[in-house]
Amino acid sequence: MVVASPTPVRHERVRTLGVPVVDLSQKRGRAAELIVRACEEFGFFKVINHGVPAEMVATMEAEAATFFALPTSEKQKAGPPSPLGYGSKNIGFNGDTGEVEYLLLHANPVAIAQRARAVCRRDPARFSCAVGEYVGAARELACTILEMLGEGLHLRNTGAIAGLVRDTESDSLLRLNHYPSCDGGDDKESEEEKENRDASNHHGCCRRKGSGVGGGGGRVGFGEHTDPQVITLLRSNDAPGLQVLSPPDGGGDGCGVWVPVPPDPAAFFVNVGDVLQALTNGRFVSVRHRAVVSSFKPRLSVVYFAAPPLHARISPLSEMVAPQRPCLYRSFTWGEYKKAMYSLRLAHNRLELFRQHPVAEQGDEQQHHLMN
Ligand SMILES: O=C(O)CCC(=O)C(=O)O
Repeated sequence: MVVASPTPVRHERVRTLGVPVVDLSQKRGRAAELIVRACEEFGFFKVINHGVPAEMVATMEAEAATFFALPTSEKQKAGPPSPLGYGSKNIGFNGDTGEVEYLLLHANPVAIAQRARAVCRRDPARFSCAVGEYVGAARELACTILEMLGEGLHLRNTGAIAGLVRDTESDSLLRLNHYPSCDGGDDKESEEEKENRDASNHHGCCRRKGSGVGGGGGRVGFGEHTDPQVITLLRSNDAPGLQVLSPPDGGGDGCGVWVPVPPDPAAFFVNVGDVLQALTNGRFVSVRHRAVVSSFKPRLSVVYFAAPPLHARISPLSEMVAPQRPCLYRSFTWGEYKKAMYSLRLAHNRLELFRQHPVAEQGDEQQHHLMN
C-alpha cells in the first residue's frame, strides 16, 4: 500500500528574504528567464506591470468585502462548502481548521452565475459580472506566464502547459479568503508591524522577529500546504499574512524557514502548483505556503487556481526527462489527483503518491542511468 508522507514537523523559524520580482513590461525573453529561475529556486514570485486593470481588481475586492460583511446567516446560504461554496474555519473534509472564512467558486461562467444567486441575492448579475471579468483577466495572465515558461524551458510546444488552462473544460477555481484581525477588527497597527511595513516598502522584504506563527505570536489562518493545480495567482489587500517556505519543499528534516511576503495590492503573487512540478519532472517545486492572521488588520485575498480539465492526463513533459533525470512521476488524470487530494490533510505531500517506484524496484537499465 502506498501511504502519503505525514504532516511535516517543522521548527517555527521565520526569516527575512526578498522574493523574486518579475516585471512583465520588460523584454519578454528576459522576463521568461527570470520566471524560470524563480520557479526553480523559490517556486514563487511576484509580478508587477501585469496589465490587469486596477478598477477590475478593486471591483472584485469590493464584491468580496461586501459578501464577508453580511450577517453569518446570510453567508451560510452560500454554503456549506461541497467543497465549493462558503465555509468558515473548516478547510476541506479532513479536520483542517484555521482563522479564515472563504468562498470557493468554480471559474466557469455558468457555475459563477449559479452560485451568484446564493452569494449576492440583491444583485447576482453584478456579482457574476465582477467575478467573470476578474477570472477572465486572471486566466489570461496565468496563460501568458505559462507560455513564457514554455519559452524559457525551450519546449517544442511552448503553449502546451497554457493549453491545459485555456481549455474550455478547465477546472480552474477562484477562492476569496477573509481573515479577521487578531484583535477582532481594530485597524490599528502595532509598532512592530509599522516597522515591518516601512522596512518592506524600502527593501521589498519583511523584518518580522521572534517566535510563534508569523514571528509575532500570530495564529494560523490557512495552514501549511501546496496548491495542487498548475499555478496560482494570488492578490490581497495591504494586510500581511502570506508566508512561503524556503527552500520551497522545506529541504527535508523540517529545516525550511518561513519567509513573510510583504503585501502589495498592486501586484500578483504566483506560485508553482503540484501539477507544474509533475509536468516539469520536479525541476520546478510546488511551494509550501500558509497564511497567518495579522494582528492589526483583516486580510482579504483573492486566489485564482489555474487547473487542467478533469480528464487531462498529466505526466512529465518529454523534454524534462533525460537519462540523468529519469521520470519521477507516473501519469495521472487531474480528476484522479483531485480525488487523492480530498482524501488527505492539507499539509500532506500528495505528489508523493504519484511517484514512480523507488529506484530499487525499477529495471536495471534505469538504475544504471541513475548511477551515471
Ligand atoms: O490568503 C492567503 O494569503 C493564502 C491563501 C491560500 O494559500 C489558499 O487559498 O490556498
